[in-house]
Amino acid sequence: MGRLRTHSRIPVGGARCKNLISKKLALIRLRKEILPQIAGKSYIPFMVQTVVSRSAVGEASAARDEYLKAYRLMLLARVLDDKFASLYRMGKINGGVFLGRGQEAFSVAAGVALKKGDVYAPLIRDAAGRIAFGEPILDAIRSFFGSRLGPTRGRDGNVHRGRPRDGHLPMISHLGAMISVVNGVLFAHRMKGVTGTVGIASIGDGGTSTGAFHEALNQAAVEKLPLVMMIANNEYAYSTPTDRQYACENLVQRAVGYGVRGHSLDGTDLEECLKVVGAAVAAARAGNGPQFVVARLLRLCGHGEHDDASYVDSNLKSTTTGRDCLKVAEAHIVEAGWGGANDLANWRAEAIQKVEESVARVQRDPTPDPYEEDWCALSTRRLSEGEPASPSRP
Ligand SMILES: Cc1ncc(C[n+]2csc(CCOP(=O)(O)OP(=O)(O)O)c2C)c(N)n1
Ligand SMILES: [Mg+2]
Repeated sequence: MGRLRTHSRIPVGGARCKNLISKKLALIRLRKEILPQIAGKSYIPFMVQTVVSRSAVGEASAARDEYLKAYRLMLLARVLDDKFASLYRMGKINGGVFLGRGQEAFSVAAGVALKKGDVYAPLIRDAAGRIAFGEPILDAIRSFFGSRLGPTRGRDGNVHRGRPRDGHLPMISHLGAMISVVNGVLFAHRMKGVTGTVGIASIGDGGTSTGAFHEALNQAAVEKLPLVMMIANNEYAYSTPTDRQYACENLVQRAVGYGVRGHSLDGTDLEECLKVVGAAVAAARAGNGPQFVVARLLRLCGHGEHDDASYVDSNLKSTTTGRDCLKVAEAHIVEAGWGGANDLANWRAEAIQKVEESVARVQRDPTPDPYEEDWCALSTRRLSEGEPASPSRP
């Protein structure tokens, strides 16, 4: 341990003492003469104001940085989705293509709020959330192209991929089924004594009508699991409008019935998404049990790219719910003075370059070789834990 320094050890007189005296005199002059002149006020309020505004400036710049980071992640997801749509139309993708256009702000907020060690069960419209939680875009591209180097080694064509080790649960298509899987992981954390983790399960308005959804949410509520249930109410389940889906006024009312906290938000407003989803995740992390977050938004595409969505009520498109969250975010950035037209164009160009380079790279990937692969429909530890590909072993 170091020795404590006492006043008696400070030399009296000499250069050090003169220095201290002149510093003190300078400070007195600063307080009494200079600061009042600058501020036009007495020095005390001026000093107080400086401290407060410094922390306010810090908070504002942290909020700006988070917003811009989230915007660029949702932009990357949109550019990637647009690329998949065009590849699908060119006949270069076998199987379905499902996009998240219009849902990026809500989705990205999930990925931004999660931390290492958390768990995320995304759905088909969650490209933005996946990227924000750390999934490389190569995983998505390799899945769509059926690459042997992809997360499922070419066994799945689109969205059923994941990285379980990193908390990205591979989704299965059965609506509502992934919520109990998230509960299971959260139970496992509890039993292992892992604390402070959160699980997000994503679902659509249609998925909230399944038995699996009700059972899992009830279980999470009774067990006070740190589950955040994110519901993207995009007005349709395939072609079924919400008035044929539920009879309550707003889906958030269901939270009361489960005894969980409900949050409702405008899913086209990135700022609100970051704030409300961030608060819900923080509440679950702090031990306040499951949180139920419902976003109002519109699916700005078909159910899949095979669907022209001609059944969507065109009046909806001119409402707040029908806004494009990406355009709303861009207007906000310009209005707040965080970037101009040039910045927006540069960020888009960077996203396009990243997507184009990644697609070109995957197009050179090896495809599964039916003469070498030992095809196996069952998951193995090697597959689920993402060990390096070996074509000859299942
Ligand atoms: C249990 C179950 N029933 C039906 C389906 C078929 N299905 C797949 S997506 C979908 C519509 C989902 O609508 P919603 O939950 O609102 O999500 P959105 O597609 O609007 O994002 C349906 C009915 C399914 N996958 N699982
Ligand atoms: Mg829906």
